[in-house]
Amino acid sequence: MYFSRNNARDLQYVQDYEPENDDIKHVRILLYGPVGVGKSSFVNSVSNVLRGRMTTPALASSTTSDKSFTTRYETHKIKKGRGKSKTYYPFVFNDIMGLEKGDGVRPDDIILALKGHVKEGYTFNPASSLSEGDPGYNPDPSLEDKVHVLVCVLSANAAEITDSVLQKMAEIRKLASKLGIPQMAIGTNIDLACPETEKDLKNVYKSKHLKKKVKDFSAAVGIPVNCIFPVKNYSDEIDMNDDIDSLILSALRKMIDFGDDFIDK
Ligand SMILES: Nc1nc2c(ncn2[C@@H]2O[C@H](COP(=O)(O)OP(=O)(O)OP(=O)(O)O)[C@@H](O)[C@H]2O)c(=O)[nH]1
Ligand SMILES: [Mg+2]
Repeated sequence: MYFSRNNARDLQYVQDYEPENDDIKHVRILLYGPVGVGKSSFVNSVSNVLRGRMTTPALASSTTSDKSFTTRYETHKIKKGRGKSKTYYPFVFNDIMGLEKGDGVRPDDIILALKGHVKEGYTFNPASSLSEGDPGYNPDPSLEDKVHVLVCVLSANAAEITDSVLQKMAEIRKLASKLGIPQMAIGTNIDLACPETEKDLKNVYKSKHLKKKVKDFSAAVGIPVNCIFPVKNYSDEIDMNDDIDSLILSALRKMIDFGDDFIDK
């Protein structure tokens, strides 16, 4: 794969997208992964690309810490158009708490979220899972409450993923497969991962180091290499950047296509 920039085409594709299934207003994309890898930042990055300016629908942390900054189950919509013609894009993101050991979100809760049982605004409790009858439990989820694409978020700049996190991920993926939910991954922080991409993001598909990272991710989480998308999130930029946009748009297109395949069934 070579770095080729087709931002205008990709942006148009995303702007024109409408769900195949008329009963569904939006495709629901769930992001999960270790703490601090850039899950919330990815939602913001998508919003930036689509709105053509810096925005922050999902609060990201200002630093990296070993405790998750995001703790509530919230749906992030992205605005489309302005004024009277203002609507939202027909895809939404659920960004959740990190999977770290002890303090992280429980796999059971993510599985409930996949099935649409977690109510908007629910605060994850690392000590016990949500159960039927709890106020945060939605006993009767609609097709729109369910998750249509599951995205594993990993950092290309992190040391190995710990066994406990890998184990949680395996549990989640197994159930998602059972439910037939399409899965893919994004590798964030490629700007910090190796000198080549640090210098120029366009080197992303030339970097041997990143190629190996993607292979390692694939082996660790069981997602095929061609379903793992390297990205750089907007983090400390002041202005928009075409190379960042290009990578974000590629990943986003795949999410939309996967989600659409699922709701079409
Ligand atoms: N350089 C760089 N920084 C990033 C990237 N993605 C995220 N960051 C930074 O990493 C930090 C953590 O990002 P978040 O988006 O809050 O991570 P998260 O996965 O939502 O974390 P929790 O909600 O705490 O689990 C922030 O300071 C971001 O600015 C990236 O691709 N490149
Ligand atoms: Mg977060």
